[in-house]
Amino acid sequence: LSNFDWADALKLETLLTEEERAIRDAAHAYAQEKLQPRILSAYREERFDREVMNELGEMGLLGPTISTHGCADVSYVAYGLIAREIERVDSGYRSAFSVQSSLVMYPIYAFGSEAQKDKYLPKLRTGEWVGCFGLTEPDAGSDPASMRTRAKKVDGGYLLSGSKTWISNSPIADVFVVWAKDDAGDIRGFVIEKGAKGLTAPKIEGKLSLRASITGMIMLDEVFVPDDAMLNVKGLRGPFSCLNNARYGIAWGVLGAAEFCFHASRDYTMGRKMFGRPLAATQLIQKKLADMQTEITLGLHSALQLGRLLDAGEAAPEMISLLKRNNCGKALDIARQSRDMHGGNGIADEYHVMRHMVNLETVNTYEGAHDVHALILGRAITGLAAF
Ligand code: TGC
Ligand code: FAD
Repeated sequence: LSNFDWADALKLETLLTEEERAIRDAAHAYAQEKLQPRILSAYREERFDREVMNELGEMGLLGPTISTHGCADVSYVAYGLIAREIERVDSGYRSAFSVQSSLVMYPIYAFGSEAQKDKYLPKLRTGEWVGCFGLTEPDAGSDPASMRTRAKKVDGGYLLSGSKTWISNSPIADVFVVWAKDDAGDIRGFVIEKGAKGLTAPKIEGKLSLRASITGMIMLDEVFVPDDAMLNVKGLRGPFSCLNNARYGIAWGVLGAAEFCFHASRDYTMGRKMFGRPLAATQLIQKKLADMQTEITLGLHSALQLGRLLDAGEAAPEMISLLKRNNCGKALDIARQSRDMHGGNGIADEYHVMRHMVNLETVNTYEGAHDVHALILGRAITGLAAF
């Protein structure tokens, strides 16, 4: 029994390298010291603090798997551990980290020209510039192949027209990675800069989830971009390659939120007495704690295996779908249980668990909705597409 750590039931710690543990510890300290103290007011005021990007940059946490342009060049496992520590505080901050790293820096790194990399990566790495990723449209969410945004060839470049919605960071973005169909109907990616004529990015107000992340639209009214703004990739493979990385990070990240809720439930029910004894001394509460511990442990070890496969170049997108889907769903269940175990206090923001719960509703939907990942797996199991 003494060899059993309730918070690390299958000894994840022993499977990490020294470097991974050091990165995790640094991310943990930053998140607890700098992000945790501001989340309550940021959430209440529906506010994203822009300087969070600069702080993440200073810590070397942006685009961490990239090996050039001063980026940290760490393992996918380390990337996942960073996401877990940030999301332990709030899914919205992890969103800022994911979008910048996986959805903006990664496509420029993987599909950009040398000139694009030299121009954008250094400033995105430090957080001097913020990026956003525009794939989803008002009438094309789960089915991005049906997008309407067009890139019309003109002399020396393209004219982009259309609208994107639910875009993390768009209202504050300096750099926009936007996906559009060319004259041949192929999906192409473009890097557009703030201030381009015809480009606007209005904020979406009134979110009841992910309130510490800023979300907006991208409106494109015949925005001219030169030929060299186009990324060197064709088809849905372009945006999906970015999504693979971001979804993988989410598979780790949501477990950070789940761990917060698990630990908070344990602390709360150990201290709270009802019917003359701690709530934690009741069978129903202990069963809930055991379920939380079990799902978090299984999820973390699966995420670690996936990270190792990614690092070895042996991962497939379906593996990512499996864990993005399952870990989001399990984290959401855990947050709901935790909210319930906190009784009336559970609805107060000072206890944080309801904030995690409503955030996870977004995380369960974006980057491929829970059921859409089931359909990706269903297709792989049966060979039949049921979308
Ligand atoms: P399908 O026929 O399956 O594929 C079309 C082409 O794409 C290739 N492909 C992939 N390549 C790399 N990685 C993947 N994961 C890939 N999945 C597909 C595929 O090989 C094919 O290539 P080619 O050369 O043969 O043309 O496409 P489909 O239209 O049938 O897709 C269906 C489905 C459901 C799988 C897909 O559309 C899907 O995943 N939908 C979900 C949409 C989504 O995830 N949107 C996310 C928007 S971004 C976001 O939410 C950011 S939130 C960030 C934050 O704040 O943290
Ligand atoms: P829909 O596709 O309309 O789906 C609605 C429901 O129908 C879901 O439950 C889904 O599972 C289900 N469904 C869909 N198709 C099927 C089917 N064939 N069979 C059965 N059920 C089905 N997008 C970006 O491009 N960039 C971003 O930075 C970004 N950030 C976001 C931030 C936030 C806060 C939110 C909420 C979303 C963000 N998104 C972003 C958009 C997100 O990726 C989409 O919301 C998501 O892909 C789902 O698309 P949708 O909202 O159009 O839902």
